[in-house]
Amino acid sequence: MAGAFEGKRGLVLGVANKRSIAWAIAQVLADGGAELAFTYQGERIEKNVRELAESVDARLVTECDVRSDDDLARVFSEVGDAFGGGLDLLVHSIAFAATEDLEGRFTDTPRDRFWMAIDISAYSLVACARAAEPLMEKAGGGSIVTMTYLGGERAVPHYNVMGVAKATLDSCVKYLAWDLGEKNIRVNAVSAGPVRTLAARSIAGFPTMEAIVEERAPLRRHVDAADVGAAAGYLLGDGAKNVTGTTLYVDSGYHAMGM
Ligand code: 0WD
Repeated sequence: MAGAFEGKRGLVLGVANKRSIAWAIAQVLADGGAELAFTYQGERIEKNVRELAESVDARLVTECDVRSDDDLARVFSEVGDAFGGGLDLLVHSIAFAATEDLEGRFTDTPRDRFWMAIDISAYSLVACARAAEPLMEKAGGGSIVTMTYLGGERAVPHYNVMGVAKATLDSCVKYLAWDLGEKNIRVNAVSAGPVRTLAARSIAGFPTMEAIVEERAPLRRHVDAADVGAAAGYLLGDGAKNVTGTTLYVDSGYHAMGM
């Protein structure tokens, strides 16, 4: 992909460590020549993210908790300053649900943790898209990619409230695509099969999910973060200039199966 993102400016949210899907996407963008900005959530992972960002000569590394409107306003103002007022690419690779809600029954999810999962995992895309809109408009358009999972369309044991959050996210992708399309801003999702990351470890049935994909997906193998990075690179790139409001599955074909 050398040169595919030359002159493009991208903001990446959701790198926690080198195994993060967001990092695989960032590498594709950096390899293609994009200038990047990164956010991290909390001091716990700041060092990781700064080191990774440094390895791709990032323009900006800044803290962002997507639950905070103040953080989001500050981050997008810093991004505007770092990139001369424009932004071409936005990677949203963030999700969170309480560990206890990824173990027991979905039926038992309490109200506060239900809304928290939706706030962090779905509403944050809306808030980011709104803040990115003026910067992308100034750039003549833009491309936004988020990360989803089949558990938002079908009931996947243990995925629980995160599935409900992904269903919300999937719908947000379509409504944002409609609103922002007239400004040449595209909004798409990649639906990944199970990838071994920090977030995946908190899902109680994760090893089972992986084993089932290997047994029943048409390609009979699991996917890795680099596969997801390549698909996101396509959606973020000019080759997808007439693709918006859609979901690209990187799951060895698992979503096509009924059994
Ligand atoms: O199998 C998988 N790993 C799949 C992941 C399959 C299909 C989809 N996805 C999705 C996830 O649901 C998520 O939306 O991909 C996205 C990225 O997930 P990941 O790369 O698997 O996970 P990870 O490396 O943990 O990055 C997610 C990060 C958080 O990491 P931790 O593990 O520390 O919670 O999202 C960030 C945080 O860095 N994050 C937040 N960022 C800002 N504000 C917040 C927050 N409130 N909460 C979590």
